Amino acid sequence: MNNFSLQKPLNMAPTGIATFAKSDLATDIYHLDADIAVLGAPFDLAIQGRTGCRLGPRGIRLGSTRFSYRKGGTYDSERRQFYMDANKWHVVDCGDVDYIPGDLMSTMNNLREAVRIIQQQQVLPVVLGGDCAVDFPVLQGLEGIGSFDIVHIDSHLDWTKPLDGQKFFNGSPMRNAATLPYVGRTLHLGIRGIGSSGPDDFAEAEAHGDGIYSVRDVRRRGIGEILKEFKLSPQIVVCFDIDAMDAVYAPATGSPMFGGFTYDEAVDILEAIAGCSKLMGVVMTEVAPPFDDVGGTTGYLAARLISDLLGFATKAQEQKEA
Ligand SMILES: [Mn+2]
Repeated sequence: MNNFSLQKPLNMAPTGIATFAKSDLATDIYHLDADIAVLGAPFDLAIQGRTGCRLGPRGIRLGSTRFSYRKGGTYDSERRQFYMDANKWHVVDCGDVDYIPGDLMSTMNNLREAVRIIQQQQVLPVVLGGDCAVDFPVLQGLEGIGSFDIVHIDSHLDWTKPLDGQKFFNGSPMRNAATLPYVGRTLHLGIRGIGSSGPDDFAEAEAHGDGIYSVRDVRRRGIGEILKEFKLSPQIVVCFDIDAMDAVYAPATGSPMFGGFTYDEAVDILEAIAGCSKLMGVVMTEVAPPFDDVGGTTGYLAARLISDLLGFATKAQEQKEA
């Protein structure tokens, strides 16, 4: 949609409706003309601590309007490549999934079905959370892609046992994911600090075949060596909790954690995994704009990391097809 102008609209960053990276707004999720579809999941109904990430999609979209996908692509001078050429890759923003106040399961069902509708059109879903609990319905909605591994980038293992019978809160999505027959193993990166998962949770995840690496592990060994050790399946889904990043980079989240990844380290991880396996879905969680700095740094960072990942994944696809 163009802004009103008596001349050719320039569509500068602060203008227009704040879709992700100023992409086209898709008003009919059942009939997408796209390769990649962004979808907001503005829920924090299942969070244990401080809330605010229901505003995550707003914060990420606002940050994302600083860039856009142009015809011809965007030039990366470090890699000497053009990325995300709008002639080759059509990104749309489908808006948000509705939530029902106080009704976690109906809300999660809305999200699961929205992702299923996108995936069935062979469009790559990119979901903006929301708290980590949104990972599980997204993974359910991706059933149609067949088997895949998860790359879970987070400071927490998210393998906590049910709390008073509630299985679907934000501490447990990876434990729940392991029960899905089409989910293979999970590569956890960035796990650190004093978290909610105990030794038996770690043991269960390892028994399931998961690989668990802290930030220091990745720093010491390098992501390349880790990917040689933990061989990812041909298809992957990336579940990125922004608290994997150092609290200095990502203060606006429910549980900010020190000792996290720097931006460059995260980019190296995203580039490496996108080179190994085909990206089939992305979820970015736990961005809580009410706690952000005045510059909206955390929302901007989340937008940038998503865009970097999409750039690496589409480049890998272009090189495979060339
Ligand atoms: Mn986390």
